[in-house]
Amino acid sequence: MAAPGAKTRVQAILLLALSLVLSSHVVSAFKDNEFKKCAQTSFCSRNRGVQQGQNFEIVPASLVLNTATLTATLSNKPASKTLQLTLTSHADGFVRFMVDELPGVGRYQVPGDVLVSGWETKKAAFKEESRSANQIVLSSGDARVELNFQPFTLAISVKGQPALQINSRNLFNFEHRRTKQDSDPAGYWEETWMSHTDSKPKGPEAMSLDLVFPGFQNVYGIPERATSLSLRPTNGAAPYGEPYRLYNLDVFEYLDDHPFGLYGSIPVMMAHKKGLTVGVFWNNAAEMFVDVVKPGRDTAVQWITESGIVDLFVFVGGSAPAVLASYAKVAGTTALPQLFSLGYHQCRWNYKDEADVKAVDGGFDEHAIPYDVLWLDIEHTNGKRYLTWDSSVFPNPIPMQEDVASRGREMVTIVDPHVKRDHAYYVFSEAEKAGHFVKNKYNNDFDGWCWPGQSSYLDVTSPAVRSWWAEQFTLDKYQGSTKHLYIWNDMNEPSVFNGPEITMQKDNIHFGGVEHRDNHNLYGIYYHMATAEGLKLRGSIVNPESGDRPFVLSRAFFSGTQRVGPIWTGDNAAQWSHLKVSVPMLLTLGLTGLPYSGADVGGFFGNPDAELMTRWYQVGIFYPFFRGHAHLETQRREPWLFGPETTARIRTAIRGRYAMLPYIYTLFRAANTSGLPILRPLWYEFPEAEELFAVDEEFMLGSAMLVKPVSAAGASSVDVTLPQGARWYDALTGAMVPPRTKSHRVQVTLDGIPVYYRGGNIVPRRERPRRSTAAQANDPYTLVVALDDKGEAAGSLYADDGRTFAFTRGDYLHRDFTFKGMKLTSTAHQEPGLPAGTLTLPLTVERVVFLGLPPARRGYKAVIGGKHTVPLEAGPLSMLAAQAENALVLRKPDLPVSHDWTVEIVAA
Ligand code: NBV
Repeated sequence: MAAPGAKTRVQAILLLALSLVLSSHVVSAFKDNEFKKCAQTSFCSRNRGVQQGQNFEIVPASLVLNTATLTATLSNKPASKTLQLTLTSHADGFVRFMVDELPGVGRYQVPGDVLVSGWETKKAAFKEESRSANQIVLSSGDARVELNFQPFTLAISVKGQPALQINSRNLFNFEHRRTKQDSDPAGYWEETWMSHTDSKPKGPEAMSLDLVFPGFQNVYGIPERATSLSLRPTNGAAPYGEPYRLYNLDVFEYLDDHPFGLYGSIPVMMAHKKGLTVGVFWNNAAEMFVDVVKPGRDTAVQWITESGIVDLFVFVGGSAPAVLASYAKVAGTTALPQLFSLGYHQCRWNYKDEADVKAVDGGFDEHAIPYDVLWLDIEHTNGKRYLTWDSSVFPNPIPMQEDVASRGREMVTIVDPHVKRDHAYYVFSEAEKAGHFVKNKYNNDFDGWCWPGQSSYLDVTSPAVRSWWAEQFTLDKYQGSTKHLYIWNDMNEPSVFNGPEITMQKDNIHFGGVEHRDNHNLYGIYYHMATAEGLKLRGSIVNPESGDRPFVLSRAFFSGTQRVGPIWTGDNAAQWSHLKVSVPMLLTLGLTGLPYSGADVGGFFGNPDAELMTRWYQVGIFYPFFRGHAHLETQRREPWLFGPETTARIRTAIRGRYAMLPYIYTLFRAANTSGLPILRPLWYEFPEAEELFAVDEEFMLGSAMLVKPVSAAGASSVDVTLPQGARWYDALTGAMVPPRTKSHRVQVTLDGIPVYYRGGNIVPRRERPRRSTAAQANDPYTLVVALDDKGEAAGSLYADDGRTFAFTRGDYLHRDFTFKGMKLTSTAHQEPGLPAGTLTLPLTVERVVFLGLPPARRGYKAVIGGKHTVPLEAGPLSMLAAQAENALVLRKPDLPVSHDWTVEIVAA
């Protein structure tokens, strides 16, 4: 290692060099012209809007139907070439449509480990309904598939309603692999963008899918971008004249309303109309462009990708939960997170040194604000050599982590995928020796520029590299780490400062000779996976019996990331518009199977004022992943730095989050077992209410709570839409809101945002203010019973050790609560296919709060277990914010949370 003086000099030179490279970024906002448009991209421009003149036909004689699989030859007439079409019906509610060249051609297919294993085998037979010279009609369950031969089109209906048409606009295209010809147009074999030339050794190999959702006005999905929930047409005014793009990129200072693709990609789209929801997933990891237009009453989509194959899953379950459940069978469900990771996270680029860590940690206790995790950004390392510490500022990382952990909290360090090319750095030298890096087109280790200067990138698409990487996280390998340290993966798009569009060259080479072009959108998930495997491995050593659930935050993602860990929406800004767009961004992630996500509270770039900060925390407490974060050059903004009134408001908000954790954790369990989202658009819960289909300024947390963010400065009132057909109770006062057909104008102060309980739900809470989730572990529960028009309600509570994998063996508690016929009962929750919960917790329900009980002349009393009686008293809905006394409260019934019981409410 160099002497300290030399080290500082080297660092200074590097920093200077880096700032020159980055200067174009640092001084200015999002640069549209630094990223490619469709017209500047050969594969997109040669396909966008191009009708193929009915080139594609099914060869009738080639058709073979074998139980659940239909195969046929698809001929591309003018090219005199053929393709293989396969249609499979699966038992888990989907039909799979594949088109590929003949097997020997060897086009890239997304590897099986990106998805879950075993789903392919669960098929459901097709029934042949009819066959003619030009058509075959098949059915399977509620789905009916009509394959027309000349020209090739395919139509799918669900429960008798048209759901999807393929190639009805004649935009389907498939570029066959070819040999180079002199007459080939420019862009086929080589393409130049700014100073970069892509050698394109395989030539053109794009595909275009032509999808029409007949009678659907709204489509959702294809994250990640900062835009509305219901996808706007891409034939509109700038910037909506461009197709949506799916290409994981590090977009500096992204705009709050733009079709441009950001750090992660999920090629999943959902279409919804009254009576029907349909979903599609194109399992392809290359760059994609997606045009959305709305001719007449339909939504039409042209979806173009650069390489790979057509592998389209059509989810035919009919409703949004069914579509998500089917998608989860293929891509997996959300890993059950550690409970601490659902608390509040405090991050900043950077907490400077150990004293800073101590002061921030202490600040939370001093101001009685709960939090669970303190984060360290890139400056904690020795010169951006990840898995090392800058010993001048973090000389004693282990005692530092142990000190934080002694108060029941955890820490996170950042670990990025670029590895500093320095032979004195063990990660680099080991990886180089073992040949673990991505190669450039000349088959040398790729050398790109990132935070540490010259860097190479681990080829995490290789299973061997992933297991080597996982081993780096054991406590003996990662010096200075403890079992209380978890990980943050940033820059894993991958971000390469001197690469085309700040990423890697498409002609770089991965494991198995795969071009980066083919698997670009998988780099992030593989890196995330390998890191999470590392924490799992560490956990299995620390706790051989039950392990430790990994916590790794990632910026890049793909389908399947939900099985690995949470993501956040990257570098947003301290602006009201960014607060606002965080909601549709997170709702979209929920609708595409990745609900564990959040946006930087406060906004990453810039300095939020007290009001923006307050409003952001008030919404942020509902984000599934809840973290405050800020750029290096921003002013300090820990929650107590905006004056006592703001501190009090932020304290109230964060305590509110902790009170909701039993409910939130229960929602996570549902996400874990069934793929259900945590944050939900209103239409998801009210699928027949057309006026809600495009609403994205409000959202539901699970099915029980509705939230209206305040996302404008100086607001003294907001308009709230409360869906009809449900009863709504103000979650602060407990007052029932009179039904209304129009939106409600609601007065707001800085003290809170409008939040409502939906009648018909029972919501578990923990209301004692504590310093962290660990400190809540022995606290009793409160149940909020919000009645519907029939005087009924239902809900559940899931709890386990919050940390290990013991829950997979049945070491959990899951109760169902129902209120019906004036009786509140607790019974064990049974879920088909899961071990019964066997955990007994010595905890009680200490309070039951009823909302909406009809007035009774002499009031009510509760008969507990058929024996002793306790009167119900008028009281506040919550002990945290004792406002009006609109609730009827059962105090200290001391109901054992692990057992069956009944409480009967009778007139006093
Ligand atoms: O590691 C520094 C930052 C990080 O704080 C942020 O959250 C990431 O999204 N990182 C990006 C790199 C630099 C951004 C300008």
